[in-house]
Amino acid sequence: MKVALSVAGSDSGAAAGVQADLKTFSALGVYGCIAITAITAQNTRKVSGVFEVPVDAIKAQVRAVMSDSPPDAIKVGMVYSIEIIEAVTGMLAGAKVPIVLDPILAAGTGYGLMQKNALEHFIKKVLPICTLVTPNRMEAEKLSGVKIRDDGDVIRAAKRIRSLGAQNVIVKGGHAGKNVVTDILLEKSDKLIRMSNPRINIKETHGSGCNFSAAATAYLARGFDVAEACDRANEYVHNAIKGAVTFGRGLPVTNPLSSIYRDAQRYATLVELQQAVDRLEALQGFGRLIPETATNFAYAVLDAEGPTDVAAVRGRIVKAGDASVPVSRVEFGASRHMASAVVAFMKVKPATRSVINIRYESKLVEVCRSLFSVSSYDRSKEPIGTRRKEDSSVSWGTSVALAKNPAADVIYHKGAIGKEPMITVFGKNPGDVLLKIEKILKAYR
Ligand code: PXL
Repeated sequence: MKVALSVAGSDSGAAAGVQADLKTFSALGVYGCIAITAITAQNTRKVSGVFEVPVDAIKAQVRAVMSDSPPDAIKVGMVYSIEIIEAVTGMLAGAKVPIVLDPILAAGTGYGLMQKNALEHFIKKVLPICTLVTPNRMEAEKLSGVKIRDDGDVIRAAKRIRSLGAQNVIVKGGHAGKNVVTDILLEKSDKLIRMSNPRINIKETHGSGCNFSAAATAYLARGFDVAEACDRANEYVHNAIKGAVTFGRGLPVTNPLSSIYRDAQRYATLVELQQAVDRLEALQGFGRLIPETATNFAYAVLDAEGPTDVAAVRGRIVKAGDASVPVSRVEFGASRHMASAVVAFMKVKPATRSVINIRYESKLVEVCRSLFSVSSYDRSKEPIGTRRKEDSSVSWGTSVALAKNPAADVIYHKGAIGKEPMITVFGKNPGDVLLKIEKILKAYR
């Protein structure tokens, strides 16, 4: 496994600093080591204190890592004072691996994270040992002395920073206030590369700068070139911002692991549903419960908001004699109907994430009543506004039925003109729903 070392400050809120770096390294499959240069006391609202780590302790940490698991890339973050800059550059000067510098001058909340008298020393000593520097616009202005108003200024600033010794410079566009965020990379070869991403509609987040520089470090450790590492780091930060979490009273915090959690959960959801669909196919007698318009079996991810968060069988499950057969495989977004039903149900009971629809018959409703808690709705009572859209009908009806009986796990309606009557059976997961179907079949025989 590749190793990355972060030489940076600690953030008690774990949004930035070495905590953000470790999350990022881990998320990108790189083993992360750290050397803490300063301890900050902070939360999502503000930094309330900075405590320097003694230089001997900083050096000892770097030495301990370097002598045992020499990193494949190094990131330098917060270096608070002239003494710390001296210690860090002294330790890293001879390093043969890429060094990424995140030039931390102040926290987003304004608190100084580098002493004012250290900036000149920082520029003189740290920039020349870096493979890549990752300033935002404000930092680029401070490092270069160029006032940035437009892209031309960004390029001038990047050129100036390169002339101060950094090999590659990427000036991030997150603070430029446009709909598209454009980062500008000036490469060692003088080549300019623009990297654009749509702006995410979120006020401001804490952690994105550290996530970006740590991600670039991880990709360099994994062997990508500077442009590719920046491009991938960009995509990674975009997702981390999209998945930002609000847990404190201040800024939302980027969540580097959100896309991993999301993908893992979606994969598990598909597998679990597919297994249940396979078992349903083997269930003799289920064909008798399939309605004219066929059946679908759906399973939503946690916090599902719409059809794309709900897996179901593409093309539905159809009658095959006494049994059933799925027309195609399970995938997300395959059923708007069943997705609307389960998403509406989850608004009341978030843990009930699976649903199947079966044929309406008064005898089947009686069977369900003998086994489960049942509720219903009347489609003819539906307000005109939602009636035109089938999905909102299902969603409206499910909410109405649950309001009548919050304990219901079976909901039916008797149809309307052009609408087939239907019974929907809900459960925590597909296995739970399948068990209910087995019970219904047993009692129905
Ligand atoms: O986001 C910059 C940053 C870096 N490192 C540490 C920080 C901050 C911002 O608060 O606290 C330790």
